[in-house]
Order: sequence, then C-alpha cells, then structure tokens
Amino acid sequence: MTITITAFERSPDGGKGLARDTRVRWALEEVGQPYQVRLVSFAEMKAPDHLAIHPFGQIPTYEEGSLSLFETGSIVFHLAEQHAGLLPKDRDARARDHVDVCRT
Ligand SMILES: N[C@@H](CCC(=O)N[C@@H](CS)C(=O)NCC(=O)O)C(=O)O
Repeated sequence: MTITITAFERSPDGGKGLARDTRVRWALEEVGQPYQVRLVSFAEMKAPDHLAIHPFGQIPTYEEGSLSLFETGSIVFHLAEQHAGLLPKDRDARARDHVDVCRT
C-alpha cells in the first residue's frame, strides 16, 4: 500500500525535508519503506481537504490506505510498531537504544 506524506511546497530548503517532515522521512528510511511526498502550499494546508487529515492545518501528514495520521510522534510510533528496526521488542534493549540515542 502506498504511503504518502506531506511537506511544504515552499520552504527555504525547497520542500526537501528540513521541516518536521524530516522526522517522518527519517523513520520511513530507517525501516526501508518506500513513500511518496505530496507538497502542499500554505493555502492548501488551510483548505478543507487538508484540514480533514490535519485539524491544525500543518505538515507533515501520513496516509496509508484508509489510515491517515498527523503529529510526528504518532506517525513515527506507528511506523516503529509496524516495522522492525526502530523499537526492539525486548524492554531492556529498548531502554539501551534510548541511551545510545542520547549519546549521539
Ligand atoms: N506537533 C506537530 C507540529 C507540526 C508543525 O509545527 N508543522 C509546521 C511545519 S514544521 C507547520 O506545518 N507550520 C505551518 C503552520 O502552522 O501554519 C508535529 O510534530 O507534527
């Protein structure tokens, strides 16, 4: 099923991922999931179609079939639960991963 995220159409980096869509792109790359990016203008972000998937009219959003998500934490957690690589099943391993992230 195709995953689609949204990012700014116009931003200093030209919509290449330096806004909060970076977090989602990072998680998708880490778990090796292909995805497409729909670039949205500020006007489109505040229009009904986009507000239907993001009530605050922001990016990023995440769509996969009938599932649509907003809030990067929620999106990254969803990806971590669905795919191996980001969230070890073992509790102690998860805690150790957090320590490693804090060291970097
Ligand atoms: N808590 C949200 C924050 C989303 C957010 O602040 N998005 C910014 C871009 S980094 C945005 O869309 N700003 C445009 C606006 O608020 O009108 C998340 O983590 O997804």
